[in-house]
Amino acid sequence: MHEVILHNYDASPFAEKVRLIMGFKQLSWRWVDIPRIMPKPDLTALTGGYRKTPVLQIGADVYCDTALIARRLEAEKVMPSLFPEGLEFICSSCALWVDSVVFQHAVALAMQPAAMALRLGKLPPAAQQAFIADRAGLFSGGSSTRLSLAQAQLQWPALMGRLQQQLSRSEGEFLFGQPSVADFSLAHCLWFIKSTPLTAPLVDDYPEVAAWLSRVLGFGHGSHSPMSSEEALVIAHASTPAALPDAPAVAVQGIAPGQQVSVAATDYGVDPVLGELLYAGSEELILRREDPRAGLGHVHLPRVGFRIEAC
Ligand SMILES: N[C@@H](CCC(=O)N[C@@H](CS)C(=O)NCC(=O)O)C(=O)O
Repeated sequence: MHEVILHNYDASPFAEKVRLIMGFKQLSWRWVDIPRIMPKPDLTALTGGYRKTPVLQIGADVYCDTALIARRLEAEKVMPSLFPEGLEFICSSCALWVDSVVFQHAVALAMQPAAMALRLGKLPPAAQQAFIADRAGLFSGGSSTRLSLAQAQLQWPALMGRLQQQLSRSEGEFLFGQPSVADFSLAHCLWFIKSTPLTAPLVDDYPEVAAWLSRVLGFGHGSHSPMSSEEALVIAHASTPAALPDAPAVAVQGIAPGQQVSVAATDYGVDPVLGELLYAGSEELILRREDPRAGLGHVHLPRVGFRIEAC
């Protein structure tokens, strides 16, 4: 059995989503610390170009995007489930909406200039400038534009008011009664907003929301221990990718398995992954690629939010 390895850094909200899922499922895993800004040579040796945080590695299989990572962790340990029976569509659709719309609000609020001054204040000026330049570049070439602070401030009370109302009336302790992937998507956005004293009241002013957030954060992170990025590369190199799903290989967008393709996120962080299309399932695309340091690996990318082109 290969170890579950998460490539991430402490301040990343989407990484916090996955860390909480690890806690919910009581998984034991290894933490590889990655740089917050480009370049990320050890990470991109594994992914083939994808740069966003976090990335999941299991042996020579690499999973990009937390929506797909959640599904892979569900397969790793089925119970407790992130997709409660009969609520699969509602929970995954809510998570998808929260990860884009609510997250855009969280970024605008938690990265407003006064909050950024608190967040980056301890870094030397050159490191602050490098971070700001990196995040500006992250959005180039993608469909996503940044929500303005004014718009986020205008809309935030409506979003929180609806959530507060639902939580105060619904039965059960989580968004859909029992915990689901949607709770972890929403929790990482609110965790980000709570990470500076300036913006924490935007959550704490809603008591039911704050109590729900404490419950979700209470799942913790499971048990983890550090691993170096070099060790993770050695593991990838020494491992054989997992067998492909037991389903017929079908063409996607007219591209047949065996062809060289480029797959990239459509919203932001659109750096493409190049490889041979091996498999297209209803949720994921699997590419085969070789790297001098990572060896032969399979990179798994979701269909939703990604584009594929023949090379
Ligand atoms: N749709 C992606 C979004 C991931 C994302 O936006 N992550 C942020 C950090 S929270 C990121 O990649 N920032 C730039 C970086 O870390 O290089 C997912 O669900 O994994």
